[in-house]
Amino acid sequence: MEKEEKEKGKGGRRKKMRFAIGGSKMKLLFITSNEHKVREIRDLALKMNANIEIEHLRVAYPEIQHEDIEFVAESSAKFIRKEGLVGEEEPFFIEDSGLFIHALNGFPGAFSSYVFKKIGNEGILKLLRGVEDRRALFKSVVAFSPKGFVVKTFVGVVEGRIASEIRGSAGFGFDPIFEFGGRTFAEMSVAEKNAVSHRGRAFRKFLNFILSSASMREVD
Ligand code: ITT
Repeated sequence: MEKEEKEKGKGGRRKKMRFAIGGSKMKLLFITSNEHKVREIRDLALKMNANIEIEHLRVAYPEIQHEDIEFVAESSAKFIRKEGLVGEEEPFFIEDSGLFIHALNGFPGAFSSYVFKKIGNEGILKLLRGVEDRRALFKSVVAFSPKGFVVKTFVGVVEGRIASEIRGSAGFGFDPIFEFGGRTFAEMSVAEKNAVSHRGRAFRKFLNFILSSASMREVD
């Protein structure tokens, strides 16, 4: 598999050849500081039989503070390019996610990472003590940059509720308090969580895009 190559078309016009499929695995670079995300995404790629290898790269970059996680993800991807943290022609993706709690007007949302570090699951349960409306959703945005400053985003959402207590020991972050279908994400295996989760939904869209680009082969 070649990441990208240029080839001369019949009329001498240069055509871009993207993601030409060969026998070997396609490598996709995933930039994140979160090992759990890598584990989930590797499992997803494997389950989709996509012949894609997820290469993990840990590079530090500042995350802008903004309510819209799609905007955050896109800006971060552009920043990574601008600073030359990956090669100019090297395709990569990042993923930004957040927990949005209905009764708290969508808090912590884009600030989930900070809030989790500050108050954890116990803090969220305290904020919701006595609150009947437990509706919440997780949102995930995959931002893929094939090259240069081009960025394409893929969004996944899962609606659930905040449990009344911490349950389960798998997963990470808010998994032990996020309930879907009667179980928390921390009571599910990686595969069970991926089947319904925000990240699973966003990543399947992303992989389908990659695979269809590969099968089309020629892109103008
Ligand atoms: P990056 O380096 O990829 O940014 P991160 O952990 O900082 O890793 P985010 O900025 O996307 O990730 O922060 C999202 C936070 O929301 C994350 O730290 C968790 O606390 C929480 N979160 C996101 N997805 C989750 C999931 O699937 N299960 C539980 N908590 C999740």
